[in-house]
Amino acid sequence: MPTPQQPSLIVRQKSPQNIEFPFASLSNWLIPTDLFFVRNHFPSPDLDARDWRLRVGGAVERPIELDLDSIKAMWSTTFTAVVECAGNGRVYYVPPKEGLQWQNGAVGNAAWTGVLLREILEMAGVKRTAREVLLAGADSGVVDTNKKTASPGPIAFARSLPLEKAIADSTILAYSMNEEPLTRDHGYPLRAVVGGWFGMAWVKWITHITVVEEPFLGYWQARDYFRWERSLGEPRLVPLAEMEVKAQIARPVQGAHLIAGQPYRIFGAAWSGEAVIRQVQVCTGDGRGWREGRLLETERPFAWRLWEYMWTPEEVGRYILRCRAIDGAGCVQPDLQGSDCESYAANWIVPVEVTVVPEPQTYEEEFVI
Ligand SMILES: Nc1nc2c(c(=O)[nH]1)N[C@H]1C(S)=C(S)[C@@H](COP(=O)(O)O)O[C@H]1N2
Ligand SMILES: [Mo]
Repeated sequence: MPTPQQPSLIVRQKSPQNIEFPFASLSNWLIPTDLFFVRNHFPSPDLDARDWRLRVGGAVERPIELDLDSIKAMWSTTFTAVVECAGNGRVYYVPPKEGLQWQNGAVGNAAWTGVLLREILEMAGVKRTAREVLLAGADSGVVDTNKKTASPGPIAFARSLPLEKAIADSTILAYSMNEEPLTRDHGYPLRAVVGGWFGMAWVKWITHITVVEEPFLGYWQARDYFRWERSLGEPRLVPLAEMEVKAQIARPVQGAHLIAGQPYRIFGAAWSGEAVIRQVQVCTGDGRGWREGRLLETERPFAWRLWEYMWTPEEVGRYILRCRAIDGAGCVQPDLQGSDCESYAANWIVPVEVTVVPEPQTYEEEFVI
């Protein structure tokens, strides 16, 4: 018997480090930290909690400075939340799009512990003119800009949240992941956890929080991680925010061989933005249409939902398996790639093609022949 292979992360880029969770190995609701995908735009900073500080300023009554111990001494909360990189699934775009060619593993579900961003903002006293809360990381570098425009020079990774999301119960500053201190890759000592939002909002290695009175139009908001939306006929730049409803098949994998007459457990995960998952449906391409998958575990806001569907293929041949999620807001995962998707939020259905082969002959039967 060959020993089962230990799953390991798939390297998409060495420097800065960008590594993908092997989604086909999905088994537990929580993804262990050492298998959790990493998405870095710059080399990850090596911060020492002894001289690290969180500075809160901008449109506040009293700018404050906090060290890690005083943040850990505050009231804390733990919740499980899924984070999906907005570029997850980019490899499925036709024609191909520039950027890291993530398959379906730039997503993970973990337990996060930290303090409500709201509480930190209350300590500083947000002015009534505040519109957004800008979170900046300690990592920085020079970005590749289109040659036609001037380079902004070195910039930090920074994203803003509208004030309503910044003060929501689903936004925390986390110092712990899966009950361990954050690792360097995942933002030690402090990162944002923004339930329901794509990963770019989950700023790692936070050092500065600035309350702003105008919509922030920084690089990661207006030159990356945005989409075009039409209003009054004119396209308008909108920073990416909420994740889109999506179910992914972990197993079987593309090209798998299944055995006729034997039950097979089709298995995967599903998530959405602010809404919970209501249904996952499966189509096995044997002419019986869409059928209900079974949602596993309990429903938790902002966490993903594992699901399964037992299928016994009767006939040998090739089959196209598809799954789709429907969320509590009534959003249904689309069948096909949209026409205006930039290179993000790839949530259309990705078919998995499998071959059903005859039941293997037993040894005795072969021997008799
Ligand atoms: N400071 C900083 N925060 C960051 C990033 C970054 O490059 N720098 N990448 C963002 C993106 S695009 C994603 S998808 C998530 C990924 O979080 P993870 O690496 O812990 O999985 O972190 C976000 N936070
Ligand atoms: Mo991302």
